[in-house]
Amino acid sequence: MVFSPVLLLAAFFVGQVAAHGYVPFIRINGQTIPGWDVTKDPYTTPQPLRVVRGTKLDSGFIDNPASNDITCSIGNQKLPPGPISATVAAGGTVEVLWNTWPLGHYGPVLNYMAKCPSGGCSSWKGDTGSPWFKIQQDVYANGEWASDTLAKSGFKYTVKIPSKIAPGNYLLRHENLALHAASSVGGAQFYPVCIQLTVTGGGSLNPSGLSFPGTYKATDPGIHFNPYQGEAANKAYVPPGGSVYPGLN
Ligand SMILES: [Cu+2]
Repeated sequence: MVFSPVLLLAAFFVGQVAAHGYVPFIRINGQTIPGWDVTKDPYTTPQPLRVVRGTKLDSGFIDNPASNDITCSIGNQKLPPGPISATVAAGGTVEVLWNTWPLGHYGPVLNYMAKCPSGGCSSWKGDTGSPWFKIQQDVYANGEWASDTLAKSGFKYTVKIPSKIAPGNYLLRHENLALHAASSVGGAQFYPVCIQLTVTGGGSLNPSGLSFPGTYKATDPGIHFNPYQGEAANKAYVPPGGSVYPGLN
């Protein structure tokens, strides 16, 4: 059977948009809070105030870890429309509710935080300096990549906010890293989402040290990786961004 290149290309782009997920809701203490709905929020006037940073008008991926989009997704240069954040207690949880996630977009789920400067999160892009620290990661367990576990869990992922960090305003950078095409350099797909949080309680820890962009390199072993080598290789996979910051809990 002969396929028209034009039709194939069209199908490719439709698949790209349809297949990827975004985060229209989060949940804290049983309360559901609107995130950023790429199908509605950009088209609503006035633009709604959301705790999840707005992204470009689709749910596409970032393929260049040196891009400024790597901080908080495509369109990070456009700051969110309002100074709102969700309140969560240190030691509490934020449930990230993706609308969907495709099985077979193999990869880890990585979670970072950064404390916003005294002016708050809404006027801060988080793309300079080294304000980020890793708080939680899930990689490969029970024969399954964390991305597939997320997809099979109703597209829900639960982030625990560290109990010992100082109270204040933070960005939570939650990320799916899809490796299904990552056996080629530049083939990894990054899907970060930034959530504006006000953390209450906690301790006196003020971790930092990572940069977005900066920490990830296209040639990192956790970014240039073939996920089809089998169980042993997948179990040995080391995600980018290093270990979880010590002593957070
Ligand atoms: Cu995809």
